[in-house]
Amino acid sequence: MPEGMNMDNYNQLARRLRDGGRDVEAVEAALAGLTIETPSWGYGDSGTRFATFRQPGRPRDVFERLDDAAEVHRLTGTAPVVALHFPWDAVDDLDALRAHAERLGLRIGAVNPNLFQDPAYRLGSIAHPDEHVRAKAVEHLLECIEIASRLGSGAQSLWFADGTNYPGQDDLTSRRHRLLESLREVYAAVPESQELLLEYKPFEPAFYAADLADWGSALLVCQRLGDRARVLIDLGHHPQGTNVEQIVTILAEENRLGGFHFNNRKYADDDLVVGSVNPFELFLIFCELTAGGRPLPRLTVDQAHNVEPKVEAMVLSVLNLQEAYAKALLVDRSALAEAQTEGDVLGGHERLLDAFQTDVRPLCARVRAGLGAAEDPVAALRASGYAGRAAAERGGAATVAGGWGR
Ligand code: RM4
Ligand code: MN
Ligand code: MN
Repeated sequence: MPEGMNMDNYNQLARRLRDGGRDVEAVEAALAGLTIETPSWGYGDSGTRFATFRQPGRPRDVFERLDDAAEVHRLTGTAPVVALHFPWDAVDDLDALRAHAERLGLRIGAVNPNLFQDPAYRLGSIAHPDEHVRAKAVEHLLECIEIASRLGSGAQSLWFADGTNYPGQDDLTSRRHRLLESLREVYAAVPESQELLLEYKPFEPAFYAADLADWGSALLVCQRLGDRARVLIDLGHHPQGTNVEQIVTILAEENRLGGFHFNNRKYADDDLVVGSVNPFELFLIFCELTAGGRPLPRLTVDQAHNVEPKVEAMVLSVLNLQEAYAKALLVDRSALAEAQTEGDVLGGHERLLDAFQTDVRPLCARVRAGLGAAEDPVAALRASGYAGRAAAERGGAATVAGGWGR
């Protein structure tokens, strides 16, 4: 077990936190209630456009992807919800899929339609110049609403590859009109029990003008659609240097923060393990998410594991989320407010650093133990032989040419 996780360390930490006026029980209770949604596609094959390295033991279908998600939940105690992607997760019998999830103690999270792989979508989907292609795209979105209802899911999570690669390729105004018209038709069919999440992305696969390039564009569309349309922030979908935590605040204030796609990046949409490159940014995001006692929005992981073992990568992501949340809960909010009121520039900054630099691993381990999960999930996973059993049952490795979702 890493040094940070033993019980002596917990007792020392709890004493120190109490001495500093922190309500340790309240922090532990909030942490125990954290719910992370993991993505079915993060367990299956994914790669880069260069190659997809098939890992031994990779799940062969959505049922096995749910099995892997259940293992992540068993170890972390915090991941009882799974986001699905259609048609990647398509099955003949949706009731059987729902029953399988329930047997595993899981719920189905957001349903993610796929409008970027069919050859018809070469020039876009809901903003495509050809009305027949737009109709096909809308039909898929309506089908996903139906699927979500059957699976007990509360959200449609929409991301569009739509956009143009060259100036003059298509008319920007017309594209916006088509996008709005298609989404109005979709929103009208979304039942009260579901919300519509709109994810933005500045580029890729469209390299000149993505139709929903930023949070402002997504927000404006949501405001046109209705109250249950909200913006989804993917941490890999901003230009370098963007202050994501400030976007969190603005959207939350407008009641338009639908949720997150957590991952981490160094350069672009790298889809690396949450908190692996920039844990401070993750902490600051949680500081804004928890400001003023706001309820947390939907918190989903969106990762593509190319070279790392997928279940372990997901476990590590959930652990990093638990730690970021725990640290945000430890911020001394009244001391922070006092420093801010007094104009004590670095005093406020130091209050954040106090929390960020606290080693919360013993506290998280204790909360996991209370949930019946593992104190040290990565070590428990490695010791369990889960990966070896999956490899024996599901088969071996191979490399295929590039491409996603195979
Ligand atoms: C996109 C975006 C979406 C995801 C696809 C596969 O970059 O992050 O959320 O569904 O990738
Ligand atoms: Mn995403
Ligand atoms: Mn992405």
